[in-house]
Amino acid sequence: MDIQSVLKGKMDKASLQKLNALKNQDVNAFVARAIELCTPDRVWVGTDADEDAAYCRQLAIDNKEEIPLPTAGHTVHFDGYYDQGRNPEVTKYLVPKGETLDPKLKQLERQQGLSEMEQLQRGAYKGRTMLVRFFCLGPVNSVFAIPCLQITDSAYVVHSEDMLYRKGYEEFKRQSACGPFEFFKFLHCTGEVTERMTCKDHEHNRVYIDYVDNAVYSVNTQYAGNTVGLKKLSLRLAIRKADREGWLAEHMFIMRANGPEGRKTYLCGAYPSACGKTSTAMIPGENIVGDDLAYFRVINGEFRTANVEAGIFGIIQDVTAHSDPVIWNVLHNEGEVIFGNVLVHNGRPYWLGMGEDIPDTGMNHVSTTWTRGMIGPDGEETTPSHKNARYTVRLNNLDNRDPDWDNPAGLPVGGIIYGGRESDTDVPVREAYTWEHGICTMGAMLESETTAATTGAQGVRKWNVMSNMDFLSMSVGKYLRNNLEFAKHLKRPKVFGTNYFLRKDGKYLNGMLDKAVWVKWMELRIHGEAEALDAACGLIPKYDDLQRLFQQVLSMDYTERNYVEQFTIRIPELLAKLDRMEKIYATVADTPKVMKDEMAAQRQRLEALRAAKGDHISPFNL
Ligand code: SPV
Ligand code: MN
Repeated sequence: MDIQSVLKGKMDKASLQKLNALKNQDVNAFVARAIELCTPDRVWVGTDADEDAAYCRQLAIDNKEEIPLPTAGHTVHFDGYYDQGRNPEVTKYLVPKGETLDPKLKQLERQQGLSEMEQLQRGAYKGRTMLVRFFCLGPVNSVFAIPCLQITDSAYVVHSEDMLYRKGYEEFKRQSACGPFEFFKFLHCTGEVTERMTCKDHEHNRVYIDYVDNAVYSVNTQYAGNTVGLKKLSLRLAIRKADREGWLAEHMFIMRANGPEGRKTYLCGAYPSACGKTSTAMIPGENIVGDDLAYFRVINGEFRTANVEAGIFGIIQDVTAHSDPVIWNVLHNEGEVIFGNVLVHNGRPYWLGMGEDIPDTGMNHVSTTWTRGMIGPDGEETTPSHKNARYTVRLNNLDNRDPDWDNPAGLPVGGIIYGGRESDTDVPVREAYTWEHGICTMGAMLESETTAATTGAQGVRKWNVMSNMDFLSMSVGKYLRNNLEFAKHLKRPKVFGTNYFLRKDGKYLNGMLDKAVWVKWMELRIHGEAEALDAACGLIPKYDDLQRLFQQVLSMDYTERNYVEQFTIRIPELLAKLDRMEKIYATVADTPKVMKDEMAAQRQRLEALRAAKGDHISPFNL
C-alpha cells in the first residue's frame, strides 16, 4: 500500500496538508489502513483550531446526530433503544496466541478478533465522511499527556471529544518532532443507522481492545461510553501503560476541598455508578477538577494527580436545582451543552428526578412521538428519559471549577476516597489506619448494592475493585499490587471510605448534602486538625466535631441520636462483608499477601470488639 496515494485519494489539499504537517508515519499508516478498510467517500482532518471544532459540531447537527434546542448552544442526541450504556458483554481484550489474561476479563484470540472486527468495519464508511481528530489525555505538554488519534464517522463523537478533552494536534506535532512515540488509536464505525441516525445493528455491537497495538475498535454503537475513545476505551489501555511505566490510571474524580484559612486540599474519589461520585465532586462550596478519570504520578517526590478530561459526561437523573445548583444552572442557560437520551417537550429537556412535573409526551430515545406508558421494542414500559440519560459540558463552563484544574504538573493529593452503596454495613465516613489498610479494606472491598428501582431484587451487592472492575486490563491481583506499591517510599495520601446510603426501616439515614460535612472532616483529618475514634474497621469522627461541622457547613443541628444511628459499628454486617470478600479473593489467583493479611487483621479486630462490647456498638461506647 502506498500510504500517500491512499491519503491523497480521499482528502482535499487542506486535510492532506494538516495530516502531513505532523510528519508522523505511524499516524499516516493508521489513517491509510482505516481508509482502505472502511472506504469513506472522503476524509476530513481536524486540528486544534476553533473553526475545526465548530465544523464538527455543525456537522453533527447537519447530519441529524444532534438536534438543536431553542436555548443557544444546546443540542440533544439520542442513542438507539438498545444502545443506552456501555456493553460489557461485547467489550473484549484481543489476546495474542500463547498469552492469557485473568479469567475474570472478557477476551478473545487476537487474530480471530481482528478478523471479525475487519468484517464489520469493511465498507462501513461508504457514503460517509471519515473524521480524523487529535486529542490529548491529561494536560498537554506535560508528563501526564497521552496523545490520541480518533477516527470516526460520527460527528457527535468528535463533538463530544471537543468538549470533554484537551486538543491534541499540536501535542502530536510537538512529540513527533522528537521521533516515534506512543499514542492511543481509536477507530469507531457507527454502522447502519435508522432514520433517526441511531444504530440499527445492535446484534453486531463490538468493542475490541487491541492492547498490543494501543488501539481500540468499536462498531455498531454510538453511546459515548463505547465510542468516545478517550473515555473508557482509553482507560483500559492506560491501565496497562501505567503498569509498564510505574504510575496509576484510576476511575476517580478529583476535587479541591477548601479548608480553614484558604487551605486547598485535593481529594480523589472512586465510586461505582449511582454511589454519589459526580455530586461529591460538585459539592457546593468546594471546587471540581474532574469527575471521572484521574492519573497518579510521582513528581519530584510528591504524589500528584491530573484530570484526564476537560469536561463532564454526567448522569442527569436526579439533578435538581437544590441538589446540584451549578450543573442545574449550566443546563438552563445559554452555552454549549449536549443532552443525551432525555425527553424533549416543546424544545425543553426533561429528565427523571429533576424535581418538576414531566410532560406525558415528547421526543425521547424511544420515539419522536413518545407518550406516557408507551411499550418499548423489548415489551417493557418505557420511561420519559432513560435512567442513564446524560449531559455533556465543558469544565470551563462551570463556575466552581478549580482554576488550577489544567496544571501540567498535576495537583498534590491529600486524600483518596472509596465510596460504596450499602444499606446496613459501613458507617458514612471512616479513615483507614494505613495506605495498605485503605487500599485493601476500602478500595479492594468496594461494593455497591443494586436498588429496588433497577433490579427488583434489592440489596444484591456487587463487588467492584476501586470502581475499576469494568476497565481492568490485567489481573485483579496485579492491579492491587500496583496500587499497594505505588509511591511506596513517599508520604502517601490518607485513605477514606464513604457510604451515603445507610438505611433504617427503608429510610435513608443521611441527607443528600451530608457528604459536604464528611468532606470537611476528611480535610481536617488530612491536616491533623480533628480527632478520631478507633472503630476496628478504621477511624471514625467524634460527635463534637460533627456537631460543629454540621452547624458550620449546613447550618443544621446534628443530634446525638443521628450520630448513634449513623455511626453505630455493625459487627455482624462487617464480618459478613469480610466473608463475602474472602470468598471472592479465594478465586483471585494472585491475591497479594498484604490483602489476605489486612482482611485477617480486620476480622481479628472486629471479633475482639464484639467480644468486648457486643454486636452493634454505639460510637459513644467505643
Ligand atoms: C461510567 O459509567 O462510569 C461513566 C459513563 O462514567 S461511561 O462513559 O459510560 O463510562
Ligand atoms: Mn465513569
